[in-house]
Amino acid sequence: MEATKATIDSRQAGDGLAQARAHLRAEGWCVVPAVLRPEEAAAVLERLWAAADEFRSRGRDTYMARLDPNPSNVRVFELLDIDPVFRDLIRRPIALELVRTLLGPEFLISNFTANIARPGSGSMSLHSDQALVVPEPWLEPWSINVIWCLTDVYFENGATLFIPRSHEVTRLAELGPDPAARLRPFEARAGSVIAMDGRVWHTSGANVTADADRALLFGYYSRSFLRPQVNWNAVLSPQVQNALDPELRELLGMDAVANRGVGAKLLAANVGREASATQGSVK
Ligand SMILES: O=C(O)CCC(=O)C(=O)O
Repeated sequence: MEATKATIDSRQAGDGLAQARAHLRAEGWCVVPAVLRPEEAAAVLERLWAAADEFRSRGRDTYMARLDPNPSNVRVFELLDIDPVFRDLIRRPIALELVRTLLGPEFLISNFTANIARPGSGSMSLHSDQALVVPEPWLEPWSINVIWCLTDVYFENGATLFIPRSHEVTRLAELGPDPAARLRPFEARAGSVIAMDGRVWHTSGANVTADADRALLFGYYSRSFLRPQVNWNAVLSPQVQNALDPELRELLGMDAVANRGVGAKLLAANVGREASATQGSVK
């Protein structure tokens, strides 16, 4: 089915990844299978359940009424603070390569969260992740989600539902009538990564199975001139902050200097200087 057309085998030569990146640019999404072996995906899932316990033990609720219709969706935040396994996944070369494909070289980690859709869970509101952080018009990809599938994901267990080509929607009014009727599932095996342009309109599916959880991690990245969804200085404990290496500190935007990428390019262009130099020589 169409939902698997962009599936490439990451164990094939670079061609597969090139094909996935081309699909991501053109269609707004791609699936890269077998990034994690099944046993690795299962091990990360175990750590995710432990992270959910830790999150609750911090007095936080894994049910967010603002997002989900009932507590069968288990939301876990603060993953990067809770367990180094998530600090490893968020910077995996394959993830960063997919991010660069849409955002170019300058981006930040905006958030890293989990949504486990358990049997009985329902859909949230339709949205695009870019629309949650940037007002319209949405003319370019300024954000992207790299979604780690820790279980098999299919329509019945609540696969994320998306509207094909909705990355071309620049304003809410262009979404058109009855957008929910155009939703299709992202289907993938455990261990796959799904990359989704921040402009793609989507929602969580309903899990109508009797006993099959659907567990996804959402690595969200945005252009470096956008404020990340969370303040990493507030989310990460002093111990975790002190242990960060320079690359991860930079990806989290935690150094003293911020938002200079656009300015550096502009200043290097020497706008106005060339003209005054010419005028000077005329005198
Ligand atoms: O869990 C899903 O399938 C989608 C979640 C989502 O879109 C969100 O939390 O913003």
